[in-house]
Amino acid sequence: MVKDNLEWKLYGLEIDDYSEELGIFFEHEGYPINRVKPTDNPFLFKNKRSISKLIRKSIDIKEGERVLALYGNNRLHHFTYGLCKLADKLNKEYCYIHIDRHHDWWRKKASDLDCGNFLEKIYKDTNVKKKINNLMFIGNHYYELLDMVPESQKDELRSRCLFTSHIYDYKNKQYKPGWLKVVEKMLDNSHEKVYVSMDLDVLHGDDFLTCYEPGILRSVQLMQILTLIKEKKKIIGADVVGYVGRNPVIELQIYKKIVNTLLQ
Ligand SMILES: [Mn+2]
Repeated sequence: MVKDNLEWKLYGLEIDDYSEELGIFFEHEGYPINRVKPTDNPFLFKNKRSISKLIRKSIDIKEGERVLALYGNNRLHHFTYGLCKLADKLNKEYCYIHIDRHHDWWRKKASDLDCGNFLEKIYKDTNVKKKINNLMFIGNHYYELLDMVPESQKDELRSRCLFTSHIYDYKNKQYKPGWLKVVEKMLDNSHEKVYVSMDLDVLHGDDFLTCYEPGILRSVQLMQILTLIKEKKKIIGADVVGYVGRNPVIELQIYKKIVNTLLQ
């Protein structure tokens, strides 16, 4: 167990209607959620600077604290770049854990930040410090991720990825035993501080539906991963995206389980 005495601050970053729904839900459930609505049009914020500035003015964090930010649909996942820049203020170095069906590292030449390309910026411009061993990918479906780094770094990056094919045996239609051990090993080889970003399209369609096609992880398995991270590492911040209200009864309970697992 890692000694972990940072105080969580729960934020509802209400940059779309769905995140407002989440904020209202958690407030009604009695959670100490800081609901902020920094903009009516998140798509006006297109680059690293404007997004970082928006996050900085919306979220207040001091020494000894960490933020869990809940925001809306996963087309906005690039706001996580701003959340990492905020985490940079208090943490010289950390490992970024991307739990997502997509690696979000596409279109390397695009200058604007969007939900498909922000991973490169997190890798290069935050206190992840361009170190492959400060990255972890869980539940990603696309091996093309490995093409995003030079040949010499591919093996290292591969050792830090739990692809869908590592979790699920598509041929025999069953989950592979021992997949959680792989996560454990990756954590053992990671920086003691971690930032965790979750795009809930990583979850199986029976559990959660987002703007994009669903993944393979069951919600119970996601909680196992979070519990393991909590046991082994010092979490310095986290965020969750994906909610578009497709099945609120089940999906809001999953959000609640994530929040409880992290905050307890
Ligand atoms: Mn994503």
